Amino acid sequence: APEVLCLGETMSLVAPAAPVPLEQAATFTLSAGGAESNVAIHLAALGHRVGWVSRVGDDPLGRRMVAAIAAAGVDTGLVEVCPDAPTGVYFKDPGPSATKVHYYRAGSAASTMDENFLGDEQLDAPRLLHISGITPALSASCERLVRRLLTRERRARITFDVNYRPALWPVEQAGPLLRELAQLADVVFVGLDEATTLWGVETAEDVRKLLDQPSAVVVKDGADAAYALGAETVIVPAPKVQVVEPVGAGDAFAAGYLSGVLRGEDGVRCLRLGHILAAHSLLSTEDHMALPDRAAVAEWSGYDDQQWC
Ligand code: KDG
Repeated sequence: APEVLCLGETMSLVAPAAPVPLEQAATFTLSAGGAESNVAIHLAALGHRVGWVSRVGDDPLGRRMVAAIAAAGVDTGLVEVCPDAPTGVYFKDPGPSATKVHYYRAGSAASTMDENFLGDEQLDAPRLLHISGITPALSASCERLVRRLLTRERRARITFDVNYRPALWPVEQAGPLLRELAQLADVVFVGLDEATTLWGVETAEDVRKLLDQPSAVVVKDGADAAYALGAETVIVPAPKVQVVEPVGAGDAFAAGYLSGVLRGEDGVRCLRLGHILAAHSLLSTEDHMALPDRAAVAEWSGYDDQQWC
């Protein structure tokens, strides 16, 4: 059985091959895009046994996504094929200041997941079950699934990346629901800017006060630092990197941190691993890629202890 099971929608990601706006791009790449499968792929690259599960359509894009994720070393054995809904698609639209995303995922195969998705024995096999706040935004049935995962008697610990996606739902709806769901998880990841948008809080300590149940709340303060707030508070500054594209950095951070948790590392090393993976992802337009080269990491991270993998 995998140590970690990541659950959530993966779409076909269409991205201009060169960083030009969608309206002008002539050539495109097609890859697997999904926050939770990105986490799974990073964890596999770090040497963990990891599975990813969702529903895909009975279509070439669905088969292609599953094959790509499996080729990255992720167990896809639990993925379900939905006969009557398509695999979702999203496009990246590079702009002068930021990359936008355009979703074509309403009614997708993944959005048909419901509270009966996966049995208790499958959910309890891994040590960690990783989910995100994207899933409850997909449909009412997906919201019921996430609620069941978080409220059932469980053995696996649940790690929850808040992952607010404004294109999916308004803050008035997402704010209260994501707070309620995050409160039920064991480990929560959230960006400080995201927490400000959703809940109006200003500091990492405010987030911790708002979410007082999880054993750890990991707050990422952009390019500055990350905090792990649990029994004690740990702060680790982020390495300084020249950002090429931010999409996927949060997933990389979560994977690095979770790799530390799986290896029984302390809070400082978990956060460092998160930063290293995130910084590596910021340096690239890919949502996920091979591991950073050790020498390069030593050069730009400035962390004294390089025994991170
Ligand atoms: O974190 C990157 C994800 O946002 C991207 O892969 C697509 O899962 C995705 C989403 O729903 O935004």
